[in-house]
Amino acid sequence: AGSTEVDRAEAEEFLRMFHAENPVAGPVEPRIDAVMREIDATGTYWHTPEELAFGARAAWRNNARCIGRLYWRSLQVRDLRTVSDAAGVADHCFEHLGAAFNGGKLRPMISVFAPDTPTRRAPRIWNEQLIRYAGYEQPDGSVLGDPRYCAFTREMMLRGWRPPLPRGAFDVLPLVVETSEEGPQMFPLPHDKVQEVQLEHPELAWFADLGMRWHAVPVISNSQLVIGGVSYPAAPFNGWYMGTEIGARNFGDGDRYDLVPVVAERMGLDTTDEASLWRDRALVEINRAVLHSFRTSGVSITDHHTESSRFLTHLEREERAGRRCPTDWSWIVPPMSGSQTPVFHRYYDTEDQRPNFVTDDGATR
Ligand code: HEM
Ligand code: NRG
Repeated sequence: AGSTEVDRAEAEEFLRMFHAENPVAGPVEPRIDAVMREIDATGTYWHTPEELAFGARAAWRNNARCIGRLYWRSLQVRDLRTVSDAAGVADHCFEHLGAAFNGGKLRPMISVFAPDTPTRRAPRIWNEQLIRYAGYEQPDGSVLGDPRYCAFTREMMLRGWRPPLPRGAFDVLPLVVETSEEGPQMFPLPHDKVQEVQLEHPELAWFADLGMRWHAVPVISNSQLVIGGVSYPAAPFNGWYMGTEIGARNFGDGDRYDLVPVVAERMGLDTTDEASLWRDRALVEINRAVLHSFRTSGVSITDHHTESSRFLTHLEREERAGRRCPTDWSWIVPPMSGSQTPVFHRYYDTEDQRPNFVTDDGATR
């Protein structure tokens, strides 16, 4: 990364797309000529602010894993391409958290930091999201916190991070920003930027005693934004949560907070008989608690039924606009009650399109 010339065919393809979809930008040929000369001279090129904003929105529109794409035009783009030092990146990430939270009315937003160039490797954010909870392996083999981040947590502690005392199940990990000049640098998140929702259930009063909570804003920070051959490795973005991401996966997965057996027990369900569907019943109540708590806290969230039908609206609009809409069934179908949502019952275009977000850790759900 950061050593080879920008792919000229990819640059040209993007410029043609930008000008075709944005007639006010004028004819494309002069722009292609200028960009090719710029690549001759520097090995890369600098997007206009309009190209950058459109490229980021089109990357969202093209991401086959995202069910929330109906609002792709509304993405707010923060052009921070001149920011390339670790502290500057961290500060702007913290600002992003505040601006995206917006008092609970979440704003879809992306902060685009310096790109990779043939002469300079761009800054990188190590964290998968700006806000993630530590996982601590206990002497008895159990985990306190989010087991998914045990390795990351251990690494942070080796680098000198001191967890709060006493340790808890929701300790926010520090942000790590790496630049080629400075190496990896650690920054604790300012408390006022970490907005969270305490979980309670609309009917089951004991649910609040479980002490569960989750952060309000998911800001994904380990996806590269690729536009017209230019890579922006640090380009954290957010929308808002779909309830099942928290209720079914983060709380439900056996290798995450693993709440299903705990809640089933408190509900008095027969956990000795799978056919009692105790897992399904407990999972539903956890997910009701998530949606209810976000709603009563005034924090934007969506449920998987509403979002599935919005996504089909999006597909129709894209079809009417004459565009393909790459979609990965295995990511789009919600992790509970799949067949109750319309996205389950059909096939999709699957071949990838650019611009896009590229997650390099080979993540699967
Ligand atoms: C993935 C919903 C906004 C880009 C996802 C997933 C959901 C989702 C449910 C699957 C996550 C998983 O299974 O772990 C939403 C909702 C949004 C929203 C409800 C509300 C506006 C955005 C925005 C962007 C975006 C603003 C980028 C500009 C992505 C990408 C992925 C994704 C790149 C795949 C992540 C990966 O590969 O790990 N989204 N999204 N989404 N979304 Fe969205
Ligand atoms: N499942 C992850 C978040 C992945 C992206 N989801 C969104 N994205 N809603 C989790 O933290 O549970 N977004 O940009 O809104």
